[in-house]
Amino acid sequence: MSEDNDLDLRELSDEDLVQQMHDDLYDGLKDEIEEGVNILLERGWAPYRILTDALVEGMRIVGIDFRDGILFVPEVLLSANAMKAGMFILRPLLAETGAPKMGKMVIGTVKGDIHDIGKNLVGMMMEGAGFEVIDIGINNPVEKYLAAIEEHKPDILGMSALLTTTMPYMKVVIDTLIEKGIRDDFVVLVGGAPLNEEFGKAVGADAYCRDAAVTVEIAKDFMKRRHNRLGTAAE
Ligand code: B1M
Repeated sequence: MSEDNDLDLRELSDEDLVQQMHDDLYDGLKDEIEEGVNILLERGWAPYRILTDALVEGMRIVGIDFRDGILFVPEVLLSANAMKAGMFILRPLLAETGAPKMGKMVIGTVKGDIHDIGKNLVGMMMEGAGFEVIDIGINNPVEKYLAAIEEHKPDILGMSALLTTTMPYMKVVIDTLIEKGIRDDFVVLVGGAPLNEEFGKAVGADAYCRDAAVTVEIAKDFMKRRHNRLGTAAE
């Protein structure tokens, strides 16, 4: 039952429920988002569809009003918490594909940046595609990336940035990898709303990833090429 006790989410059609979830995300109503996700799962919705249609789309609407000064940080934080609660339910279901292990990815948001929803989503989708994901969190200075690379020896390094002021830090990380002679030991993928293809090239990443689904496709493609190359070298 919804918090105001007037609205029973179960009585809504799929379309109305998704619409209501956009509103509930906007209002930062965590319990209602959890309930909505569970109802859609019971109705046979695929986890990925719930993620994209109900949660990501709801967050897109929040983003517009945040930009336009209609919503402020405390409100958006509540929305983010509600979104995370929904993602928490979906995470094991997305990872449940039984796909063979594809490779290992270290991922983190760059220094100065605390946005983590997109990064978490990428991590979830990569896990679902069979990658082992080591998430080093938010606000990462280059030293944190280096330590994680040293410890986990990933096939892929992923970096996320949501602010125009923090995205240049990706170049700091990549330049440091070059200086240390380890840049080509793994693939570097970058993503985040303000980035684009051109920026990815300019900072020296292997690819810019528009969203989580694209990240999975690009990562798989790189792993395939890598295996082919190693296979050829071994012959
Ligand atoms: Co922030 N914020 N925020 N915020 N926030 C944006 C990014 C902003 C665009 C809002 C706006 O003005 N419209 C704006 C940036 C403007 C700019 O830089 N030009 C902004 C601002 C200004 C700020 C503050 C400065 C506000 C302030 O304090 N005055 C502040 C900065 C804090 C900091 O980081 N130092 C701030 C704070 C916050 C909150 C804490 C309130 C909260 C974050 C909570 C959290 O993440 N735990 C927040 C939120 C939620 C947003 C918006 C509304 C939503 C971001 C989000 O989660 N989107 C955002 C508006 C927007 O983006 N339209 C905004 C949903 C998510 C699924 O999408 O993150 O784009 P996204 O991820 C996608 C792709 O980009 C890609 O795949 C993901 C999934 O498909 N991707 C990757 C992302 N990372 C990847 C990494 C990869 C690959 C793909 O690696 C391989």
